[in-house]
Amino acid sequence: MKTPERYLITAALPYANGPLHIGHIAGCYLPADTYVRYLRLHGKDVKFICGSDEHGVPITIKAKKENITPQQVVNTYHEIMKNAFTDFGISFDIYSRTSNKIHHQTAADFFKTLYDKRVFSEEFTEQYFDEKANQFLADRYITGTCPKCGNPSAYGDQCEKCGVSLNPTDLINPTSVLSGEKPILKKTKNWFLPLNQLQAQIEKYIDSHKADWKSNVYGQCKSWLNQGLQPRAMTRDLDWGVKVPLQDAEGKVLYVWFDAPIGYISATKELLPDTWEQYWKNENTHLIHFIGKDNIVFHCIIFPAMLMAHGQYVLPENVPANEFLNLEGDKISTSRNWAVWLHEYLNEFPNKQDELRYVLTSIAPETSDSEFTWKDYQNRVNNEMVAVLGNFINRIAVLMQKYFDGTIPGNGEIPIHNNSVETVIKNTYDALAKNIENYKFRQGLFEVMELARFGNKFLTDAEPWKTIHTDTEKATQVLTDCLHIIAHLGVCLQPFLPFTSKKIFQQLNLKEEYFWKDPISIYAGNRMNKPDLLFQKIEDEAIQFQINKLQHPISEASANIQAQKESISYDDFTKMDIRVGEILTAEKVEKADKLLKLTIDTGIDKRTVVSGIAEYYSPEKIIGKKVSILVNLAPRKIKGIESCGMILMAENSEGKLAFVQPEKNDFENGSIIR
Ligand code: B3M
Ligand code: ZN
Repeated sequence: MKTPERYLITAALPYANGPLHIGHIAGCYLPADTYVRYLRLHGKDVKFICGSDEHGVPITIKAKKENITPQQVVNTYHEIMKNAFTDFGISFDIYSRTSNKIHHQTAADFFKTLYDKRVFSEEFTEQYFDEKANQFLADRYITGTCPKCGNPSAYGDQCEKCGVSLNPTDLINPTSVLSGEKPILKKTKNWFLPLNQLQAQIEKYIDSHKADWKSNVYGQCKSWLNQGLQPRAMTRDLDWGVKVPLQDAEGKVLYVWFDAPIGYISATKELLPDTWEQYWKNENTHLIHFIGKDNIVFHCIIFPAMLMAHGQYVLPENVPANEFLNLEGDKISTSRNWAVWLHEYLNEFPNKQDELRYVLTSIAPETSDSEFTWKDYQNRVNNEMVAVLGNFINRIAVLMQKYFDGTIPGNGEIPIHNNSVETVIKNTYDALAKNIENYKFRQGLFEVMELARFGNKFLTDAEPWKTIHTDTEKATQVLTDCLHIIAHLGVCLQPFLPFTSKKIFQQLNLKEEYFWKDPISIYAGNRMNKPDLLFQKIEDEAIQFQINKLQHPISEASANIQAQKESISYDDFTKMDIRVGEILTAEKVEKADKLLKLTIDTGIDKRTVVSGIAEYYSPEKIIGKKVSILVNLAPRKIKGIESCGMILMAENSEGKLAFVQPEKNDFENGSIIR
């Protein structure tokens, strides 16, 4: 029996070591979301899967730099990314994370299956080892002089000055980033995926997609294959990641590119605990990975090789990777802060998700790198969204109010009267389908805008405002034909501009979502809602502000500021009883460099609080100081002393501490802080 068709659509799991920028969005998440919304519009069974990639060396490096744990790093960015995706209307069915238990379990099981099938080869290699830190060094943990250009701070995997790819042993004068010492070479065992042995099988798979994969993707795969695939280590000597589930693998984790794509599987499991296998292990699944071009080899060669070696799983049917988006004439760069951050955009341009969706789809780097400029953003919003789409819809809304008080005239269901209107609507659907199904979202959106352009011209040519009193029937037909166009614009825009699509239907007083080619009935007597502009012009000042911001990036210190935490309710906040207090006594705590034992007059009582401020304040200097104290914190034993409350401190990005005090000195102890 043929099982029903299913779509499993994934978008690359972004690394949780920094926020999302428009390059990520244009390259991967927006096309994926558009495609998924298009499938849903067709009533397809589709699941849209994503989550944070929380492993890998860059996360451990960031944690070291900021003196926090890797888990703290990923917690911060997981929240920021998750919220930004939601606010931007990226409609994942699940946004999971690879530090979840279910993922660790799934990835470890997958590895164990391959191990038990004797897929891996065990190999000993010589790796740099830091004797002082007592650990093996990932490539990024080693710096030295570039053998090609002499740059003294090249990394073990690459010189960022001349761009050459390196092995750690290529570096002259290698130094450990951890201790500053010269590392030694030490033997270590790791498990390798013998891609060389799988070459023929992979070649066959790639060749079978010559016709349906994008040429940039197919081309990159072929060039890898032509160079001959090499075995690749699937485990690493590192302490952050999924532990290798073997006895003799102490201190080793799965290679991040082994566990990350399994994240798609574990997230599906989390979403559909009972039916996930129907999506992953059934040939009627269309598995499609949306990614950026730097991830092609992992999704088209390594992950399929893993799936083949495992057996049972379906293989990716398509991997429609995009190229890169540049920004104002330069590559987007996180370290140089040359980026438009999604969460900042959403703050600075409230309710303008669709404006960015529109522009990023219009300039998407589908076949080659493309470029975002703020001026172009402004032009496209003002000259296309406002002047074409918004204007057409508004003109009709205003005319309908003016002549009919917003109520559709006539009797019963109102058909389309003009044949060309009928034809253009039908052609729009056809062109849209053809383009989206071939991952040509730019052209797809353009076709929808052509329908709006047609509507404007149709209205201008017919001039119903001239004939409304002389040939009322004809003029009315033009207006109701335009209502049909608007309703179909609403449907066709659903995948691209979901917020706008909703507003269009609200304005027409229709239900808010339709399926593809659903008949949309326009009935006499239906009262439209008052016209409301769909889009506003973007002013020069707003654009100039963004350009200035790019050219004067915020300082490194403020770049280290931690992200806002999850929101809490007012009730959560009022649970905290914070008072003004005064330090009566202070002394060092024995065998604890950071702690002071304080007696605080809280106005309510005099009590003991242990506080971690000894590195910044000496006891004698703080007697008599006013402080803020959380008085209803449950007592805790710290170094054997019962501490009843907590002194509030401000901590800057360098970890320095300062008391939080009322600005006026005469506030009595016990005053409430809220
Ligand atoms: N985290 C790389 C990236 O964000 C990587 C993708 C994983 S997809 C399984 O570009
Ligand atoms: Zn170099």
